[in-house]
Amino acid sequence: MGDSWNPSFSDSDSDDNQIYVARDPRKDKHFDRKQELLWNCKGKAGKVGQGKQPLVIAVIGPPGCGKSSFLNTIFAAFSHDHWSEHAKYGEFGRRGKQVTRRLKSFQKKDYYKDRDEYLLPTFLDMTGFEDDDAPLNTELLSIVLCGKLKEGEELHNVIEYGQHFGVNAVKEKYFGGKYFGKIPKQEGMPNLLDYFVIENREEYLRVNRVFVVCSANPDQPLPVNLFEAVTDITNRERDITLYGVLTQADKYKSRDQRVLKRKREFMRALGIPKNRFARIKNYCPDIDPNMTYEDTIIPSLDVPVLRLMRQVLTAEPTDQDYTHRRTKNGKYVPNLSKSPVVTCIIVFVLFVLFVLFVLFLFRLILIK
Ligand SMILES: Nc1nc2c(ncn2[C@@H]2O[C@H](COP(=O)(O)OP(=O)(O)O)[C@@H](O)[C@H]2O)c(=O)[nH]1
Ligand SMILES: [Mg+2]
Repeated sequence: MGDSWNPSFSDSDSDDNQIYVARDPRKDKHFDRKQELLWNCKGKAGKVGQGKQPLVIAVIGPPGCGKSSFLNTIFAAFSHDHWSEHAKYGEFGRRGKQVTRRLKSFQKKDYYKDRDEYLLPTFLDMTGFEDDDAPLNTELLSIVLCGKLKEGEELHNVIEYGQHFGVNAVKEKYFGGKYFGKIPKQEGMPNLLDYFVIENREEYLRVNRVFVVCSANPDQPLPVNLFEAVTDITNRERDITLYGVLTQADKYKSRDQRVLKRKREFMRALGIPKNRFARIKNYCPDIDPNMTYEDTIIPSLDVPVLRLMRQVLTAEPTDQDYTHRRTKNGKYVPNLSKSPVVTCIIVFVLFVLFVLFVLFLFRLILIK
């Protein structure tokens, strides 16, 4: 889908001090641009029945950086009527306090009202994966991103297991390998039998893209350990692509040299190019103290988010589709899962035709 937009203002003029909140969003000068980007996004996402799966996008970042608000902003950007609180925001607890690790997933049906067939992504709000490069944290992240957790399986069980038996045991349990160590039965430890499972686990919800979110506040240190853990995983799992998002563009302007420096450092630490980065303003009371957006949308906030989403939804060579599938050792091979059946049917039909033909010949000979 082409990008026919002729800008009379910049998509990234998100540094305007004043956000225009119109009761009727159609009067907003960004409205048409929003519609166009939305259309582009849907086109890239594709429809049910095209052999594709919706993308799975994880959102990670330090507590309070605006992850949940960012998700709500994406959902508002996808919507036509108003902002809603789908992901609970402002729940990050007191600074310095350990936050429990939690995962919350949002499928299209949870955040999108229109009844259309577009394959909008599933999002994963990852809470509490703080700035920690301890090997167990990295392993936990990798388990989540590689989709090794079953639906409803608790993260704290993995942590407890790791604390009891060590990181290698966790690795082997979730990624396969040989673990023959004798494990003493522990009170309150669930699924003990599972601990002897040594084959590679199935993937339940493999993540395709990761949004690393951070505040643009130059006074906050960048969570370099978290970056390292995430980039470690994405360097290994080549089909997971990283994107960087700096929030609070309303407070921290790009004309501030320190903000610009932070942006450069952020992008360098994640090793991402410009097209995989966005500075955004989230829907939040700072933007509109009256929270008019409970009844409307703010296209100027949606546009930068939709531009990023359009990039995110653009298919990559490693995306799982009907032509390729990922093997257990991470390679992509042509997806022949249905072909053997088709091949068998064709061979069978040919065989039957051949037998009929031979019988026919026999009959001819006998008649003669
Ligand atoms: N001014 C401003 N505040 C924001 C922005 N994004 C989030 N916030 C505020 O930051 C606080 C934490 O946001 P939240 O989404 O809960 O962060 P999380 O812990 O990463 O999920 C909330 O009070 C939000 O209103 C933004 O872009 N601009
Ligand atoms: Mg949150």
